[in-house]
Parts: sequence; structure tokens; C-alpha cells
Amino acid sequence: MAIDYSQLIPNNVDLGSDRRLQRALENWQPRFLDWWKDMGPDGTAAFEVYLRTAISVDANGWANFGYVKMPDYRWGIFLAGQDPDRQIAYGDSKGKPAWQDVPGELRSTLRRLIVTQGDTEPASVEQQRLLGKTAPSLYDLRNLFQINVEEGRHLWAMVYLLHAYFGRDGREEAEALLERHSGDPDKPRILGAFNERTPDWLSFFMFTFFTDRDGKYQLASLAESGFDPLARSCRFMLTEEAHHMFVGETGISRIIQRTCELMKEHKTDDVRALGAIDLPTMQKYLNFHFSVSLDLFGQEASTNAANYYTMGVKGRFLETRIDDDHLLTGSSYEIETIEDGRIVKKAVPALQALNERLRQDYIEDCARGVLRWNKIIEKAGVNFEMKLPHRGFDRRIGAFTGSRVSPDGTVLSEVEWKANEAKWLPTDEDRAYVTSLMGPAVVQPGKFAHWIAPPARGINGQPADFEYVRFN
Ligand code: BYC
Repeated sequence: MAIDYSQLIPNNVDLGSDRRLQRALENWQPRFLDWWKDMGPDGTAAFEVYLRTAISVDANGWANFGYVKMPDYRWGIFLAGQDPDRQIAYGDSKGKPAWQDVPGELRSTLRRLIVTQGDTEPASVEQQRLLGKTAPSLYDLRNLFQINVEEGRHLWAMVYLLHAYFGRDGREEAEALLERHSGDPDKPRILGAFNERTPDWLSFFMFTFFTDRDGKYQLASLAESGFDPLARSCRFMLTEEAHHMFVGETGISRIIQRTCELMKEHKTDDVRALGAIDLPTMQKYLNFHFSVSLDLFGQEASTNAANYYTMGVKGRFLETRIDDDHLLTGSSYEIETIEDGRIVKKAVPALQALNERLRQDYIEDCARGVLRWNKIIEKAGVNFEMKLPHRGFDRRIGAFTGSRVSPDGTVLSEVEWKANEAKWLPTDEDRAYVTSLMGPAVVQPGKFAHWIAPPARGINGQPADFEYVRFN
């Protein structure tokens, strides 16, 4: 169904035919806008930003580019097209038609998953709200704002589901999504990574590379949900997520490129003296963001995950392309855990290991990106290799919690850890240095901060010196 932009809330769900639901969402809309004003990108209400807006959910040509003031962005409800013959692909309901409504017995489970997903979206906007002040270019500023408005829309996607399918409980949860805040000691966001700070652009690019990629994998699993409206919401969200990861990957690539250029030009490793970010510091930021994002996959052995799968509410990454029985009752999966101070492999029932399996898919995807970063370093003739740390490194959730594991996967004593921590994770001094580079935003079209290379190409075929943001 085409997106109807004549409505107060643009949508392709025929919202106008359900007056009650429409009114409820129209009530929530000003609350969302208040939240955007208070917690969204700071001091930007008058900026005109070259943004893309969805005009259709079809694969070809869904995006329309133009200048928009962010509070006027047409946040709306867009679900990918419906396949009337879609069947549930796994679990106890395998082969049954996908549910168009919430089965009573799955209500609280589905609500919880939708709330957890929804909570991350405004959280990330809150984490990034001050970054505009230090943008390294107009191009980067525009990309930040594009991500922010799309995370806002992802919140809308989950709020629609809560309002449309979960009655009063859903409406209360939708309110609460605006009341919890990232890092708030009393009402924090639900998942750990979304209470961390994103104080500088190195963190931002690492976040969009690593944490948005968790979004890709979680959304892909929810896109397999038997609850069809959730599956269709997530399918469309995934098309937007791709750009966020692109921003992260190319952002880091451009910092690496700049650093390597300076290293070669000045024949030195000490690029800090030249106002750039040294590769070891980037590696430490990578270690931090990777391990925080690994935590987002939950416990290695999880009965929650087994239940989600068996009940048909959350599948595996690309479930329908996997060649097995899609029940997993008789199979096992090897996870890593710590026993007697050593990392050991242990077979657990495959159903319980679904979080770990998804984490593995994610790690392989991250590794491909790191390989591309290393190609840039290699091509520049610099002798350095970026590496993903071991999955047990600095974890707060799951089997490695409470243990000390080095990036190469050795279990350490607390003393050994303390002696090396500053080599592996950003220190206060590293953070202060990176922050010191975040000067006032670079706002002349085509100019870039000293520590980052320009992008290979601009947005939507525009040149790098295009006026991506106009300040009013
Ligand atoms: N922090 O059995 P377990 C995105 C809790 S990112 C705090 O392993 P489960 C985005 C867990 O809730 C994608 N608590 O749990 C990216 C459970 O609590 P209870 C977000 C945690 O349910 C960038 C207990 O520990 N989407 O979209 O199998 C920008 C036992 O754990 C954490 C989703 O996450 C944690 N990290 O797995 C913008 C999808 N991990 O039951 C957006 C929806 C676990 O003991 N969520 N716990 O009270 C889920 O599928 C699952 O909730 C999780 C956890 C995979 C997160």
C-alpha cells in the first residue's frame, strides 16, 4: 500500500479507517515532538537538513531527498508489503499462517520484545544529542541527523504496534518509552549499551558500526516473527539501518585514511602531535564498542531465546534460508564458556544457544568490516592491524561476566588485567585527547576537520562540498 502523506501521521496501514487508533496515536504525537525538542539533537530546530524521507516501501526508489527542518520531518508508520500466503517458518507453529493479530498466550512476550526494541531507538538519539556541536563537516552533520530522524521513526514503528495490538498496556508502554532516558540513574534505558555516552565522533562512528549492527541482527530475527505486523515493520526498518552502518564503517575508514596519510607524510607514528587519532587509540575504542555490543545479544545459553523460537516470535538470522528442520529440538550448538579458569567449548541444546548463534553471525559481519579497514591501512603501507577482541573480553552479560579475558582470549587474574587495561580500553587520557579534537562544528561546505578524510562521494549523488545543512 502506498504511503499516505495527506494524513497528520503519514502511514501505509490505512490508519484513517480506525478512528480510535488514529486518535490515540495523534495524542502520542505531540508527546513525541516534546521529547524530540527536549532530548533530540540540541539547538537544531531551525536547521534545514538535506534528508531523505520514505515515499514508498518498495525496494526501488523509496527515498525522496530534500531540505527539511527536523521537527517537521514526516515521522510515520511504514510496514513492508504483506505476503498474504506467509507461513511461520520455525518452532511449534511452523507451517501455520503468520498471525495478523497477537495470540493471547504470546501477548506479554511479544510486548516485552517490542518494548525492548523500541527503547533502543530514542535512547540512541539521546546519546547523540550533542554531537552536532562538534561535527567534522556538513556532510557528517547531515548523516548524524538522518540517523537521528530515522531512529525516531523506528520508535514510531514500535509505538504503532504497541498502540494497535496491545490495548491499554501498549499505550502505557508507549508513554514509558519517552520517560526512560539514556544514562538516567532513576529511569535508565533497558539495555546496557544504550546508557553509555557517545561523547565524540570516534565513539559515534564506532557506535553506528557496532551497535547499529546489533540492530541489523535483532531486526532481522524479529523480521522472521510469526506476528506478521512486527515482521513487516522490521523488514522496512532494516532498509534504513543499512545507511547507519554505512556511516559508521565509512566514518572509521576516513579517520584511518587520514591517520595513515599523516603517518606516511611525516614518517611518524606519533600522529597525536599532528592532531590526528592514532591507530592504537582507535583499536581501544573498537574494543570497547565491540564488547558492549556483544552484550546486547544476551546470555549464551538462554531459555528466553529458546522460548521465543519455539513460540515462533523471534527466529534466526535469515531463518528461511537455513537448511535444517527449523525446530532444533534434537540438535546442539557449541558455545564458549569459562570453567576452572579456562575458556572451554561446551555443547548445549541448539534451542538455548540462539543468542550465541546470532552473536556469531554478528561477529562474522563485524570481521568483514574490520578486514576492509585493514585494507586501507595496508594500502597506505602502514604496519598495523585492527582486530576484533575475543568474545569474552570485557563482558557484562553472559558466561564471561566477572572474568577477566584479554583481547586474544587468555583468562587473566585481576592483577594482570589491571596491569594491561589501559592498553586495551580507552583511558581518561585517551578520551580527553579525542574530545580535544572535537572542535566547534566545521560548517563551511566542503571543509573537513583535520583528523578525518573527506568521503569518497556525497549523498544522493551530490558533491562532498554540497550544502547539506543550512543554518537559519
Ligand atoms: N542489558 O536470557 P537472556 C537497535 C537481560 S539494537 C541489560 O539472555 P534474552 C539499535 C534480559 O532482558 C537492537 N539486560 O535474555 C541500535 C533478561 O532479563 P530477565 C535492539 C540484558 O531475552 C543502534 C536477562 O538479562 N533489539 O535496534 O534471551 C541504534 C537474561 O538474559 C541484556 C533487541 O534487543 C543487556 N545487554 O536476550 C538504535 C531485540 N541482555 O528476563 C537502535 C529485542 C540480556 O531475566 N530483545 N539482558 O528479566 C531481545 O531479543 C532480547 O531481549 C535480548 C536479550 C536479545 C536483548
